Amino acid sequence: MLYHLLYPLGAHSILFNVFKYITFRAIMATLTALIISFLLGGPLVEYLRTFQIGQMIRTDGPKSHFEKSGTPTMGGLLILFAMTFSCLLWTRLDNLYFWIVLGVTLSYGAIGFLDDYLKIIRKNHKGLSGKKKLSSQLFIGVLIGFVLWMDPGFKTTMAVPFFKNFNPDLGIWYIPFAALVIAGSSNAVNLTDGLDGLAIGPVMICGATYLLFAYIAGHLKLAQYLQVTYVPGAGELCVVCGAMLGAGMGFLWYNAYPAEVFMGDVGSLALGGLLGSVAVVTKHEILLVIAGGVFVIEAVSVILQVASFKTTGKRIFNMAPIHHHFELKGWPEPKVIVRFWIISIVFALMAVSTLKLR
Ligand code: 57M
Repeated sequence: MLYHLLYPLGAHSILFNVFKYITFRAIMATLTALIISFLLGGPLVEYLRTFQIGQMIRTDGPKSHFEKSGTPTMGGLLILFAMTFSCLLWTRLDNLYFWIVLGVTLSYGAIGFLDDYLKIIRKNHKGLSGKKKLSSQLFIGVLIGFVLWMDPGFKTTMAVPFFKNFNPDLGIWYIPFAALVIAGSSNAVNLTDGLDGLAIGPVMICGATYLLFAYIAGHLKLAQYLQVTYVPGAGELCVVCGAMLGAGMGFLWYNAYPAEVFMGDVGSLALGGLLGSVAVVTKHEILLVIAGGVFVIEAVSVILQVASFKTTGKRIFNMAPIHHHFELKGWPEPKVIVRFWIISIVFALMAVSTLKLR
């Protein structure tokens, strides 16, 4: 909004020209969201505590989690509010890709909200059924895929990491492909969100990586130089990623071990959807498997565990998702969390290195 209000004043004073720059607006969006989530975090935790909006803990999980019962949840609302407010302030509101990513984030957040709400009023860990959750996520994903497919400025090619000249055109199949990337990313982040700060750390690291990709993809000369698909307008997603980073940092202040609040599905589904949609719009879809490697490991651990248990009756891990396996092996929770953050940084560096390793 500030871009539209203040940049035109550049004709009177060159000071206002600064609102043109994506880098400036991304930094301001980060700081704005950080301040909002940091300031509102404390009162929100108090409010959630007062109204007993707390987490129901499964009795079949690691014993160390029993004492977390009643920890306020739905802290994702804080992330979504801080991020949306900051985005509305600092992005260009005439950018289609901004609305696409915000639309996915908020609608996935709404699905998560309903899930959290049902868990709280039913006072158990059964919220929305898996089928309902997944089908609504896929429906939104298909809708987004369709809008992108209709957009004349958007290519339906798929970028393959390490291959600069292999960009198969998926045509209409880009629609289900986009839906799978977005819904898959959302669910993988949701599975990761099982220890204090375990999800938000890698989400921020992956978001920072995509901030860079958004800048490159939206910059004609850089995109040509690095031979990535140029997506006019995608640069604006730097501001969105910045706002997410700021909101995430403010949330982590309260979610750091021992957590005062959990993000809930309202946070995890929304943030995963955000990463998936940014990956789609910046045309770095498959690279999300590398940049979000921690989420992939978590999801694969669940798939392997369930498959093995169903077919052989035996478990591969002590418990899935894999963070529970390490907890049960006796690693203290903060050790698992920080080690997963380190792995996430390594994955992010690997993802960035694909810009040159082709
Ligand atoms: C949600 N939710 C956390 C919190 C958070 C198919 C199956 C593997 C699904 C999986 C599952 O349901 N995963 C998704 C994971 C829950 O956290 C809430 O949920 C939100 C995110 N959706 O924001 O509101 C618990 O996680 C802990 N937590 C923290 N700190 C945080 O900052 O400590 C969360 C955030 C919280 C808290 O304890 O209550 C969750 O884990 O439920 N299911 C599982 O993960 C279960 N695994 C399982 O059943 N494995 C079997 C299967 C695969 C064969 C096995 O290995 O044998 C485990 N979940 C739990 N206990 N809690 C089982 C044991």
